[in-house]
Amino acid sequence: MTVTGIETGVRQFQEDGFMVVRGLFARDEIDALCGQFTALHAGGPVPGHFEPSAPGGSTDPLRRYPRVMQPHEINELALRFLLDARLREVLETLLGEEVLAAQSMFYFKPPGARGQALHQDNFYLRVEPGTCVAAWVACDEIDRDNGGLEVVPGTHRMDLFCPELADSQVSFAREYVAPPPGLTATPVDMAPGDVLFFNGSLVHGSQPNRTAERFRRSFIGHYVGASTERIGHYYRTLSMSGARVPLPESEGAGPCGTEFAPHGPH
Ligand SMILES: O=C(O)CCC(=O)C(=O)O
Repeated sequence: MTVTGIETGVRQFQEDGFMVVRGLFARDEIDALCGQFTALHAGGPVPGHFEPSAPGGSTDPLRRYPRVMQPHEINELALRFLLDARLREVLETLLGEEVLAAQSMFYFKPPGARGQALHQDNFYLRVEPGTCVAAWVACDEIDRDNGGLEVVPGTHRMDLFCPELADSQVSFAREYVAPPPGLTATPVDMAPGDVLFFNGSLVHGSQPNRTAERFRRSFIGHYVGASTERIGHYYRTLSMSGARVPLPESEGAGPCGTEFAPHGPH
């Protein structure tokens, strides 16, 4: 085992549904990754992956900085992050078997951007049997003010909830799962290079970025155990050495978070 402190983390993952490995990536690795996404943003749209729209008087920062979907399919460094051996070691310890990578995303979350209301990832990935696991890599100092991730410990033991409609003033995604009675959302503060691992049934989400000038960037990978039998059609599973491993399709899946229309004039 080369990733230190993992045993305590595994217990927390089983108990609460999440764990954080501090400093899994070095600052210079995170800087290099962010550099790639800064260049991608400057280069303009990449159909199917990064589709900013002209601001046209809109005040919605997500029009200029939408999330990047499946960046590992268009960027070599994003692919290396998704398949990183340190992530693999933690994931295989957590799942107790080999893992497959199912998707990646990069959130810029600029100042003023809405968050993503509380939800469960397996509502979208529809991994069967079981669930997925996320590795959420902090790329900035992340706290309550700039819209860090919040988790509802214990919900990983529960079934998928039927989501309500989220408040479009604070969430760019439509689905909202209220914390079950007696449970509350807990913020997870993180530094660049820290990685939050969480169970795909865990209710989690984020508030808006309420700061004036601090981005809240994160690189997110979703993974499944190699024994998975079905997954939603949107997810193109890869082995951790990068080979495509097609899986039969499950029903009812879609991209992680169905988006509302952007805010403001179009
Ligand atoms: O980063 C966020 O604000 C939300 C990300 C998320 O919910 C996810 O990765 O499933």
